[in-house]
Amino acid sequence: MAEVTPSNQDVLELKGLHLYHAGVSNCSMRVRIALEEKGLAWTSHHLDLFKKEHITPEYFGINPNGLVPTLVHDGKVIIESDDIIEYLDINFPEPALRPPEGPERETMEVWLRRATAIHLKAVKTHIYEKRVRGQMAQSDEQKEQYEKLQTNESLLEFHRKSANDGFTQQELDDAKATLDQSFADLETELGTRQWLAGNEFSLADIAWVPLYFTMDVLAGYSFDGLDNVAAWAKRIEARPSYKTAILDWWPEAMTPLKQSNL
Ligand SMILES: N[C@@H](CCC(=O)N[C@@H](CS)C(=O)NCC(=O)O)C(=O)O
Repeated sequence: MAEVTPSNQDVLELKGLHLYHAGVSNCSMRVRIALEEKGLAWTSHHLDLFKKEHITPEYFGINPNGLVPTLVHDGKVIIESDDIIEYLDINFPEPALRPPEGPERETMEVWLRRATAIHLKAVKTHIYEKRVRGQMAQSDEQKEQYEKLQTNESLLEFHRKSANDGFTQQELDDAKATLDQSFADLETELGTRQWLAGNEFSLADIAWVPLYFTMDVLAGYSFDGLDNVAAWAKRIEARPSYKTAILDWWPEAMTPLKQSNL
């Protein structure tokens, strides 16, 4: 569980559930979906990633990586989207979003961790190359501020590449290959059952739907031929949380690279 001790002591006073998040962020979507599925009341602290509202000493004092999402629950600070949604299911067990202990729980864990394990090298690299580098590049002033606040070497390297020369062709090819393999595996898995971990919607589906959505709408990724994935996405679309956790927070200015298949 990624619980951190914040240097920004203000958050210790917060009561209830507070989420620091961004509309456009796939990692934030996971947490909003889990909150909505459980019908939990939460307070929004929205950070506009385009305006770099997350690159401040105040926010780095809450999340030491300067990333969204961050959940604050009665002063306890949890980071990392997979850990946050698991934390929510442990602390607010109804309705359950994890299968009981057993093979389905293990399958759920594998898909949950895999979604976040591919984030930086595949998901973020692909999206930044396709969409963000042009629209969301850091200004010189923001770059300077980022270099002062960020201590995570992988993130520093990622943002230097994104802001300067870009990713190498090898890095881009590797990112695309990881995504292709992941969605091909998703297609196979969904050929045998309705939801990723079995017959019930779970944290595994919550971890992957934001990747489907942002790859489709933001990066123009082609899901042609992935019929089981498309049918699963339709089932997701029918859930009220799809609207309240994804569509309602999607920035109007963020026009799709191509129309969503959903
Ligand atoms: N492993 C983290 C990744 C979080 C992450 O990279 N968040 C992105 C949005 S999806 C972000 O904050 N980007 C802003 C930046 O890199 O400066 C998680 O799963 O929560």
